[in-house]
Amino acid sequence: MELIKDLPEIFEEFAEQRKNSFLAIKQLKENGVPIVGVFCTYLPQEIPAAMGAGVVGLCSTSDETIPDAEMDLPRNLCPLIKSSYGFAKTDKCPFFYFSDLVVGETTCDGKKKMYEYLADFKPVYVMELPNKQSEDGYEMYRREIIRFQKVLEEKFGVTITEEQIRHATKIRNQERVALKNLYGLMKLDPAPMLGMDLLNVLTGAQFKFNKEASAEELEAIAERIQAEYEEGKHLEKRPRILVTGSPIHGAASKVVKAIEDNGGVVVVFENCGGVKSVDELVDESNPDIYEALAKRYLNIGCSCMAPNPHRFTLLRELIKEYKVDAVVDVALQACHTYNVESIGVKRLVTEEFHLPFMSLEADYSSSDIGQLNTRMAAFIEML
Ligand code: BJ8
Repeated sequence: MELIKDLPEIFEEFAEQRKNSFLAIKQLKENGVPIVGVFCTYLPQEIPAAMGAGVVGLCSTSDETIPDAEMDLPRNLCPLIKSSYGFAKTDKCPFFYFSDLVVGETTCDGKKKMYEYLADFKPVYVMELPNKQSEDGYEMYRREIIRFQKVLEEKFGVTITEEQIRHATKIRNQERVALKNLYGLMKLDPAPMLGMDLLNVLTGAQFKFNKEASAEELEAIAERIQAEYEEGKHLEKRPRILVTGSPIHGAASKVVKAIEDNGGVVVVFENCGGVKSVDELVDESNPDIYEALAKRYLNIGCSCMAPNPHRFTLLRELIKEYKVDAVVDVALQACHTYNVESIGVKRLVTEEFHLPFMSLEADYSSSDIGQLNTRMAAFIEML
């Protein structure tokens, strides 16, 4: 039977979590908990978490503040960067408002430059991220993580111990395992749920501040979905799509909606917020915890890395494990790194796997939804 249906209530709660966490962050702030605002998956969250800080993803996925940003920044710039800046400039992001420190990384050029201006509104620290996953790169990022720890210690007048970092690592790993178990259910064929429902939960989980509780809740959701699947509650068979590329939550999720409104199901998100940011655990057995963190984080297969082999290794695994029928590569508008890398993804998908492939460039507006639907309908029809 087709299930678009009575998903467990907790599902709804996760999907609403971003909104609900406006209040939670205010509460944390009132209780004197330091708040660290972040933009990118390369941030080693275990370090601020070790000192008990609330770590929160800053608003960057809506077009609401883009006109304000365009007064200062070029129009032909990635919407994620304009949105981030616009929210800071207009002070419309509660998470930014409550942040004591905003942390960025030297990822793409547009973001790097934007962080310079962000410092007009908040204290900003930019981590030096190597662009190569080599031994030198790991060593450099290890040093940078230690430098970041010192920045936090000085700013907040605390000492962060290795034991605290190890504890935070264990908790984050538990959450990663729970997330993997949940999205791993999409390996089932037919799929148990829509990709959009999964995406909402994955996004909501990023706004759960109590990570221990979050891991337990995610496990409970996964068990429930599995049990319902065994009772026959799942989608009908649909073409199974892998989505890859720039971050896809928020306004960019219009692509996911277009895929699913036209009969497909997104069974796996390789993007940040999906598998890319969760897949690898931090090696807790490594006697050097900084090295373990540096390796785990620098291994993230973002197109800012040159070359970027880990994205392609992950894509190969996911295409096989999730029995994918086609791949849709989404680059945000004017995102040079994902746009340039698209030809490599196309070659992998069409030449190695002989699967249909679509690449598209998306912004945050709703003006192209009609066109998107037409393209997607034709693409899915052909599968
Ligand atoms: S680790 S994907 S969260 S950088 S889409 S702003 S790259 S021009 S968002 Fe990202 Fe970290 Fe990478 Fe993930 Fe620049 Fe491209 Fe815009 Fe991007």
